[in-house]
Amino acid sequence: MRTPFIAGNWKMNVTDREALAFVDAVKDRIPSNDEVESAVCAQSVSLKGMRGKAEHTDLRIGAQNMHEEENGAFTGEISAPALASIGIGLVIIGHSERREMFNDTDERVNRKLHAALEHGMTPIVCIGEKLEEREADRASEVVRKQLEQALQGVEAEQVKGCVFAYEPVWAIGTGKSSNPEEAGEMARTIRAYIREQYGQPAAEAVRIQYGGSVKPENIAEYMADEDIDGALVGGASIKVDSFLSLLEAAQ
Ligand code: G2H
Repeated sequence: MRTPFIAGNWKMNVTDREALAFVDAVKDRIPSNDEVESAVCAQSVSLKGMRGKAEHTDLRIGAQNMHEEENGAFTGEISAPALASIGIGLVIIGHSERREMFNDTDERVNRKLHAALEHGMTPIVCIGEKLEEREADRASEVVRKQLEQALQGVEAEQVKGCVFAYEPVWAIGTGKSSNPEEAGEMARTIRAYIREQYGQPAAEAVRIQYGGSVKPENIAEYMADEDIDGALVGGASIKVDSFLSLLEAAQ
């Protein structure tokens, strides 16, 4: 059985003071990891402080991105070793906003994934089709291609530890959510691809999140699908009560 995994993606929101206050407010109310795994991915300036406050709790703190190289002349970027040095073991890779605005090509996503795995980090690899691709009936094809490219050179044992977030681009931050049937179908497409390429044990182990305008009112509909193991949540993960309601609904 896969443990549900709910991760907040705060994007470029929440100041350091607010982030620390959030952890203080939720830390004694986080469900045990056996029931539901929970995480918040915040702006990098807050990660160390949040990590310190979340110590001895089951709340994981994650980064929203990192560079694929270990070090070097990459002004403004953050490396896997730097994240690991402050105890961050979770990172979102290839979010569609980064693919669209920051040149996270499929090839870079693959290199970032290797960097994360080499440093023992849990990657949340984001994939998903654009509206015109869905309308052209190409959603499965696009997602399979993204998976193929992201996973180049990754071993089946490593795949087992990956989390995949299916986020249809047209449902992100728009208030429009993919209906649970469509999202479930795409989760099955992802798991089938993992099964074909890496075998049944890997297919059973990987966790697949749905992301795109998830909120406390609709999360249960997604979680009811046996192939959806959790959610990557933006706007609705920022407020304490909303975040705790998401965790509650996922148990
Ligand atoms: C999709 C999601 C979080 P939101 O990007 O990754 O954001 O829930 O605000 O649509």
